[in-house]
Amino acid sequence: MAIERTISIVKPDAVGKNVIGKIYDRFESNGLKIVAAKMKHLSRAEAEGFYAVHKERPFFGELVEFMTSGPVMIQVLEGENAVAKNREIMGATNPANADVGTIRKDFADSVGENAVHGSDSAENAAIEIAYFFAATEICPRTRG
Ligand code: IDP
Repeated sequence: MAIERTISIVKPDAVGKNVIGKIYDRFESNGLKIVAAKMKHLSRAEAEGFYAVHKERPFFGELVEFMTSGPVMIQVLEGENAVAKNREIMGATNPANADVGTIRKDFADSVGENAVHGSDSAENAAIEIAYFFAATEICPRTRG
């Protein structure tokens, strides 16, 4: 299986609950490695640009408000099948529909404030990684 990279964002609700470490543990326990990370308080323009694909959706304004309501923790995850694996670990968009043991089931409160973002395809992962990280900020593992 191919080694892939994907973007993960711990959203402002989960940062506010002080569960960054607990969420990181889910990645590491499932074989995903953090190869870049930064904390950032997104500007409105950054949030709008990141979610531009959703700009016609009725919840776009609410989504931008939420994503700029506090700092986020953004990381590049690397591992076998990383895009799909991260989506599996995250759980369904609406935590009410998320499987037991997923991040959203355990840490999210609503379909809007749902703890984490994860790229939904390898193509979008490449775009989203480039949106937040310069190539020099990514640190391939040299010790396993
Ligand atoms: P995903 O994050 O599971 O990929 P998307 O459908 O791509 O889900 O939606 C992007 C984000 O937009 C969601 O994670 C959530 O924060 C927000 N969102 C999606 N649907 C709704 C909604 O019905 N009301 C409010 N926010 C929503």
